[in-house]
Amino acid sequence: MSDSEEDSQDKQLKIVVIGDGASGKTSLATRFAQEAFGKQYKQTIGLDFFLKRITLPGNMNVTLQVWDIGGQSIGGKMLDKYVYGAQVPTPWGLCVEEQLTSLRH
Ligand SMILES: Nc1nc2c(ncn2[C@@H]2O[C@H](COP(=O)(O)OP(=O)(O)O)[C@@H](O)[C@H]2O)c(=O)[nH]1
Ligand SMILES: [Mg+2]
Repeated sequence: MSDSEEDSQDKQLKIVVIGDGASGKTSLATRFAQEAFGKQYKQTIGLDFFLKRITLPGNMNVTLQVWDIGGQSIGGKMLDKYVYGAQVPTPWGLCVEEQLTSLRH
């Protein structure tokens, strides 16, 4: 079986990372998908996109799409379109109250 055939059998999961600017969304996504961490801050304009293939117990392959949304998109018209179809919308800073406050507005 070729790689592309194997890929087509992967279950795809969409994860959307949402939160204020400079709260660490891109760092989290980069660390997760590329196992890298950058100390320099570079604002995400619009959207960044990462893919990571993982194997779950039972040899089930899953391709995770991580959508890293620029902080300025919160409250913007595109947000609902970005979040559409996500299995895992992650309000980044779930445990950080001020981030949740921003998301509520
Ligand atoms: N010390 C520390 N710095 C972090 C952490 N996460 C992100 N940063 C830094 O915070 C800044 C903003 O991070 P970034 O991921 O670009 O934020 P984003 O705007 O939410 O995507 C960058 O300079 C990162 O290096 C963390 O867990 N610890
Ligand atoms: Mg960013």
